[in-house]
Amino acid sequence: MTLDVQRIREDFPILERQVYGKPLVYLDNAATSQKPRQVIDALVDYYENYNANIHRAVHCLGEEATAAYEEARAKVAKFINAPSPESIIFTRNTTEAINLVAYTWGRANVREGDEILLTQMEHHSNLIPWQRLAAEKGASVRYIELTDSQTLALDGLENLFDARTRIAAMPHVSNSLGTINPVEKIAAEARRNGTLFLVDGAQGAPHLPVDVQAIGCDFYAFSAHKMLGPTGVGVLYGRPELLEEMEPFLGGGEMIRKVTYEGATWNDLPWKFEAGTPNIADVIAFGAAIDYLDHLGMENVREHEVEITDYALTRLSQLEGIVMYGPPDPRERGGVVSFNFGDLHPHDIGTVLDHHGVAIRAGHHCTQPLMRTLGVSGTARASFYVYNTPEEVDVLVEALEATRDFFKR
Ligand code: 7TS
Repeated sequence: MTLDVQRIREDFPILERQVYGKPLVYLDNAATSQKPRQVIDALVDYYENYNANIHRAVHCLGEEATAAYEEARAKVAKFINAPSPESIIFTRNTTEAINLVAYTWGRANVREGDEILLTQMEHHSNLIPWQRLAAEKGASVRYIELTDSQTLALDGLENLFDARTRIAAMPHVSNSLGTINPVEKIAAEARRNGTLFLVDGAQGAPHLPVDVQAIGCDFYAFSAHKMLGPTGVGVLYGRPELLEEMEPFLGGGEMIRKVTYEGATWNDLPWKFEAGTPNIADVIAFGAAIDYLDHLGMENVREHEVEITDYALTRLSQLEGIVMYGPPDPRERGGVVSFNFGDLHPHDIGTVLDHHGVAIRAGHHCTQPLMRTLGVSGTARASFYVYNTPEEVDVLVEALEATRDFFKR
């Protein structure tokens, strides 16, 4: 294995726990990842040693907290090769980052008759904000369709956009299928057409080396909690020229420069988009998560995921009656394996697996339209991260066999 997984596992206290008397096998990483001791320690260190509000205090604690918060921003910028820390805006999660763009850029720029281009594999977070915007403006939403192996049907890439397509938005990696989308190629086409391009990177940034400048996207959104960081922190990367032009999202403290009874002017980037006291502790601990991933190396994180996904696809395909979704080549997909097994309901699979200590997700994965396209009510989904082992895949397979036998009786 590329990563020293046994060594990595020692950093994750939760992996020592048992569920129903069985060792925990955590395979629900696409929903949220577990946290290493280094991240938990960063939270405790902040609260025990320098808890203070930021960007306003003249005292020592406030200065230390401000420095740590802004240092985390710089780490995030470097992690995705953003041109500057100012192009990194902290939000609550991916969902809020996408809503920010839909509400600010979208409301100012999308007009009646315009088109928003999405795909058939959207998470609801990259669907609802655009549907609402389209309804408000009298714009339309078009969806790129899927091939038989659930990749995007991009044969007519040069004809994908037309003059009315104002923005295209899509996942870097599908959370339900695992499919990795060719965002670089699509970004180039969008640019040629004068269409903005937003990447929903919720399943990209945690699992692949990401370079937003090489991708050539205008926006890239992701969540700390899916990449070893705490809940409550999301990131919106935006091309600085665009962010400069955009109106603020929320109004209040921090995002202003000068306020009178008559009106206000806005703070510089990135603070223009960070109204109110931000999630200081969790942003700082997110910095520790980035350090952890940097230390592992994202190329190695990716390689480990290819190895374990490859193994999972091979083992699972040996089960009679299994149907798997997404491209068969592990290099074309992230560490997500969605499947149905015989006529078992995904929720029944999830419940029985839980009693074997195996945590997976079952259901529509917040992609209801996609499930309709696949013709299923839902799937069972195992999703991997840096601490998962081939032995855990074996436990999953054995537990699935036991599930089948359980329902046969
Ligand atoms: N986009 C994608 C592709 C996602 O997978 C998710 C979360 C989101 C957006 C939203 O992220 P949030 O942090 O704002 O909630 N996906 C999942 C999942 O697959 N299971 O639980 C959450």
